[in-house]
Amino acid sequence: KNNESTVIEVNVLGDERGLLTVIEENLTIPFEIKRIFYIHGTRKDVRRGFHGHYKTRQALIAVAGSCKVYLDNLERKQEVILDSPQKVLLLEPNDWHEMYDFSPDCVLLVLASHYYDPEDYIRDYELFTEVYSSC
Ligand code: T46
Repeated sequence: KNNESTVIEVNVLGDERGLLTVIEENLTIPFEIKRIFYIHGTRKDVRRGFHGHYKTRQALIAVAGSCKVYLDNLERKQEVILDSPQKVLLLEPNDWHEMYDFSPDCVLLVLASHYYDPEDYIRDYELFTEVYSSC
């Protein structure tokens, strides 16, 4: 298991017209992208997430604004600040995660390896520790 979360710094391409950032499945990020969603208009005092997954891998990018992500894979507990469209945070299924401190303009883009399935969520922390402490 990794002790550090994986934050990839992607290249920003730019010219006099402005900036362009590319993410390619299986190249920039290590999975096929089945689903894309984005979290925006989040109130300042909101903390969301509070789960791990069984299968889903995800990549989180604050394409505008900033937010923080608390991560816990039972071996490390860590806070990651997403404050640049260049930073891509890779979340493994065994990363319990919570997102908070959203700036008013934050747009958190999420690329996911699986279609939405409520059964893929582990929302109970005790169960999360049981599922992943044996790995
Ligand atoms: C995650 C973090 C980073 C759907 O119907 N389809 C979807 O694809 C998603 C992502 C959500 N929903 C529904 C389920 C809930 O009724 O949208 C509502 C809000 O979802 P949730 O409460 O799960 O949101 P977060 O911010 O706690 O978690 C989301 C993702 O669900 C989750 O996979 O890892 O963002």
